[in-house]
Amino acid sequence: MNNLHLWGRLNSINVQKVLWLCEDLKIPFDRTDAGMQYGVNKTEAYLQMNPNGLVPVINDNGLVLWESHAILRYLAKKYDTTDILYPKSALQSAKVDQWLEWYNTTAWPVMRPLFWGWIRTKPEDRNKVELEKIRVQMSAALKIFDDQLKSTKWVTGDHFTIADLTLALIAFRWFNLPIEREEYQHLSRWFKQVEQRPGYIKYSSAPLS
Ligand SMILES: N[C@@H](CCC(=O)N[C@@H](CS)C(=O)NCC(=O)O)C(=O)O
Repeated sequence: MNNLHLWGRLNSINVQKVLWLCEDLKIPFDRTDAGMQYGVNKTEAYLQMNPNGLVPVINDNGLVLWESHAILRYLAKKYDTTDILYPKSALQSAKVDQWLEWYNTTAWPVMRPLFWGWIRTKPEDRNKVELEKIRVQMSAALKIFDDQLKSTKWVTGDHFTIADLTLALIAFRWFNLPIEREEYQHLSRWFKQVEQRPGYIKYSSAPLS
């Protein structure tokens, strides 16, 4: 049994963040499927760990933690000996935090209904007019991201950080939904780099479900 245990199903975007980081940092872990068809996340025992009843949750040597970005920050601080994925200095982590916040406040609230509408809604129940409005909003958000990538290799500079990791999961959904896409050349160039990451290859590139 490894010291780190993760609860969460493989097709959850928030669980994929943790899986990807563990793979890139070669952190050994055990995992229990939880959420949607697996249940588990509404049991009394699970709610004791995470009263929100959501995945992911980790238990690392007795530290129980939920909220995917808090988990990423914790694992990177503890296990990334290069201090690059989430730098400890305030100056260097400020931009990583900025883009992690942007993910939560701007990008995911738009990608979530677009993803659910196309992937987890029966074709006969889809509201195509509404989905097109959301697609346009998503494209506008990605234009902001594309503009940033004009001047930097990765979103915060020369190195891949946990901000790139989270945004790559949104970009993967954008590139794999059956939708029209504006040409964002910097986003496309950045995504080719993302596709080389071991965690992306192993855990984040499966067909959307
Ligand atoms: N802000 C939370 C959101 C967690 C969340 O919404 N998880 C979803 C899966 S992506 C969930 O647990 N859904 C219920 C389920 O899978 O049964 C985080 O970043 O961890």
